[in-house]
Amino acid sequence: MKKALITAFDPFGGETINPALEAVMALPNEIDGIKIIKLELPTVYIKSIDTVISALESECPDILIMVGQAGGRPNVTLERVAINIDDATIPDNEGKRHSDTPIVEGGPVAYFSTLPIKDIIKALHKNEIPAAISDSAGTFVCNHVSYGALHYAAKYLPMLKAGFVHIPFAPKQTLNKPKMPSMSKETVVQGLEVIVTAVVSFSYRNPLP
Ligand code: PCA
Repeated sequence: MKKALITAFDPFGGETINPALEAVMALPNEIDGIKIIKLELPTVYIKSIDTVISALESECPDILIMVGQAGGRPNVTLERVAINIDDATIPDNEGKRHSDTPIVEGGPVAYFSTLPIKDIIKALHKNEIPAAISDSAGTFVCNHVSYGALHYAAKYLPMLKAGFVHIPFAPKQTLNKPKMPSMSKETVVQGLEVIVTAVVSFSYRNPLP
């Protein structure tokens, strides 16, 4: 049975929940014949990568989908790329502020997601879930963990399908944020299920000749 490791972060930036964590924890343990392993990550630069790498080593998944909150975005976004820089105005959950700091000293400038992002968008749209490709995962912990995992995979796990997905605020986070877009947990959960199914169909069921 193929395995998908799906990660999400704890709350950060003054929020009391992280909608990515709520949605990931609500996923079933199996989707379309794929075993789902759920993992909470700390919103902490170094620890987040260490936590993902330990799970990659112990679980040996075929698929890694990392999920994070991108407050202000109206849709599910499939990140195309992770870049080799930390640069954020807010601190991580251990109070560390990184400014113009390379994630891997001397590492490649960027890594592309190895998920079939265009096919995933088609599948999400077919299910009427608002979704788009994003060309920047920002320069905070989400981009950091995405770069760290893709860097590790490029070196040690060339067959792993891995990438990052950002999701909007949950409605309950926007009660005092006028005009802020949000997405229900049910829609995000459904979206993640569609993403897993799409990765499997396009990566494993329809191999290129
Ligand atoms: N979103 C943040 C970090 C944790 C999360 O869920 C980000 O986009 O970097």
